[in-house]
Amino acid sequence: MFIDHAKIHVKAGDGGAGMVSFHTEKFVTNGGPDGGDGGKGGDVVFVAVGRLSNLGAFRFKHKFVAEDGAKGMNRKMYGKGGADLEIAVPVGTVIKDVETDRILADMTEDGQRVVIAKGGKGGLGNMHYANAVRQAPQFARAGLPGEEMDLYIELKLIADVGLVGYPNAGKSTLLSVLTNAKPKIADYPFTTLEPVLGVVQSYDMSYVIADIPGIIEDAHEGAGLGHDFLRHIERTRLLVHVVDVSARDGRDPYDDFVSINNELMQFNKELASRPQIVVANKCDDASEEEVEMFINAVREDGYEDVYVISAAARIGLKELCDKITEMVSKLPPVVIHDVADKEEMNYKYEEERKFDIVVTGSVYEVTGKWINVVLESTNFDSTDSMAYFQRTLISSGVIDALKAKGIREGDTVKIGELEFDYYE
Ligand SMILES: Nc1nc2c(ncn2[C@@H]2O[C@H](COP(=O)(O)OP(=O)(O)OP(=O)(O)O)[C@@H](O)[C@H]2O)c(=O)[nH]1
Ligand SMILES: [Mg+2]
Repeated sequence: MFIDHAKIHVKAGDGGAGMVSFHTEKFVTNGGPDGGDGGKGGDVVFVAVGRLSNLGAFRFKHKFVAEDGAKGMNRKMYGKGGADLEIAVPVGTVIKDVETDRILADMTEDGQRVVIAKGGKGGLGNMHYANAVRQAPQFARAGLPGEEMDLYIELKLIADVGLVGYPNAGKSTLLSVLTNAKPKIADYPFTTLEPVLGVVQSYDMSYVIADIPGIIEDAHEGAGLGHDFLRHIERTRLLVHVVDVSARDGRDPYDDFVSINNELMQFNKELASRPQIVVANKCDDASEEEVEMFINAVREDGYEDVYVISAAARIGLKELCDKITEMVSKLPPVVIHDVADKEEMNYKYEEERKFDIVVTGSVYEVTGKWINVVLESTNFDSTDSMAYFQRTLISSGVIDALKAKGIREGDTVKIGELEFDYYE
């Protein structure tokens, strides 16, 4: 089974907690704080691997979790960082964040690596918190959580030319005579069950042609095999539309041509207006009048580039191949999706210090991802840590916003699991 899309969940490792510890040694009393920092959580990294051809690895495995960072230790020792988790995907895989619908990465090159979920930083140990006033800090920070998200991953093959056409029109035969590929060819529809790529060497140029399973009418509604595969020609610069002009099984070649174009249009309007070369195949098995009628009909529709060939008998191939080569060399490059540079993107939970306040009677509930992070790194058993938490609520504007909403002394503030009474 050819799997070309999947929904998965990834989670980077959490940062390890900082350590609370004091230096102890024989004959030394009151040693200073020496609790070390927690280690960073491992990242979730996607890697494009050229030899992979589909997303079958994600058929049964949907959850991917990188290792957490270890806790800090005494004697100022850092906790060990969690190992990164590498996820191998085929070249052409597009990775989307389900929540925001944003494309996070387009894995277009063999060996490309992209960090998709960042591991949380380790918490600082208490060695950082000593100062002249506070000589024995009783708190350390918890580590920050690793980024976590649902991803939609989709393979969109990277090819310069896409072969489209009715089942059994001769697409695979054409691929086999133009390129190095050896696809299965047989005298029945739906022989090709998954996309096949072939490379053309023409003069000093080389480019890739994709053969996809034949599309049929209503394929865009999921009626045929084709629907699922149109995504693989979305990136191509040029379509080569193969039509069986022999009309052996009683169909009309021009009707076939029109219905395939309708399929393209339904799937993606832009795809229907992609440059298209029309190939009248199986001319060895058709009368001159049949071929003539077909050519006239498509020319009337505005398709100028029509090539009469026989892929099986190798007639007309050189002219066709030269034309494809010429057009590929002139057309703009294959579409690579624009992605936000993840390296420049902040750690997800710090991205925005946004929050919402919902008032129900005298209860003011504050929500926001960023606040959860602060909450998680606060140690509520420590007065110092609590004081820091309160300062953060002030500096981020939460307190002002509560006042603006009309909060009064004695009202309840709710943040995550935490509830406290409000006093000025
Ligand atoms: N007479 C004749 N037969 C051809 C020609 N090209 C292909 N065929 C035959 O047509 C049949 C279908 O060819 P394929 O290349 O498998 O067709 P396809 O479009 O890839 O078909 P699907 O993968 O099933 O959609 C095979 O029996 C081929 O031998 C041709 O130029 N002339
Ligand atoms: Mg085929």
